[in-house]
Amino acid sequence: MASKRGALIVLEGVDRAGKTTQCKKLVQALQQSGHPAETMRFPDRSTTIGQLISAYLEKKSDLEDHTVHLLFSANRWELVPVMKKKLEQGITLVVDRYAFSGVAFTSAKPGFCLDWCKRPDVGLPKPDLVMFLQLNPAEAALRGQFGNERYETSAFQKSVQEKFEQLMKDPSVNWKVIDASQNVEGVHADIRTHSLNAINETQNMPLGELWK
Ligand code: 2DT
Repeated sequence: MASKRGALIVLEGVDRAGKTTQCKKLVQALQQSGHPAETMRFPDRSTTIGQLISAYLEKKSDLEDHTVHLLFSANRWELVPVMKKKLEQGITLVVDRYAFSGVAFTSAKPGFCLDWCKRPDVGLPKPDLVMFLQLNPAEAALRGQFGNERYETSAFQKSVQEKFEQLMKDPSVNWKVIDASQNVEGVHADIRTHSLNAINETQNMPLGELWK
């Protein structure tokens, strides 16, 4: 029998929901329980495309809205060979944001529909599990101020949240909503349980294609 593949696990959520902290904690916990695991994040700002995106997010450059959407997608596609290789090697990937952020953020801009936004990401490796860290704006506000990057305003984040809610109605994606208002350990326990289930359930199944 072919060796077992790793699971593709994605964390999504609005600003300050704790995605990055939880990704790190999950990878540590998986490694400690004998499951090889690594984190990844999108955008990956280290590539040439990632550097264009980073300058845009830091407001050091302006890019036309469709153009930057396609760059975010291209940044995922350029990492697909690496992702597939790791998954085949049995490494579980814990990914901080993916195509769902891509669609939610662009479609929150005027003049964009969900369908157009999804197109460039159709066929990407399909996550075995997508956890949405749910946090209401009042609780997010208690966690401190917004940063200075593009998109970090409460009005924009509210429309992003609405777009995520539309995306979560799609039953072809294995969404789990996590209550991110719990303390860090409580959130981690929920995430770990869902992740271990996903790893066990998908290890002998082929990787799917997103939105296809
Ligand atoms: P962080 O690096 O702090 O997560 O912020 N975004 C992200 C998009 O607009 N499209 C995408 O495809 C992705 C992955 C979300 C990155 C910012 O970029 C936004 C916040």
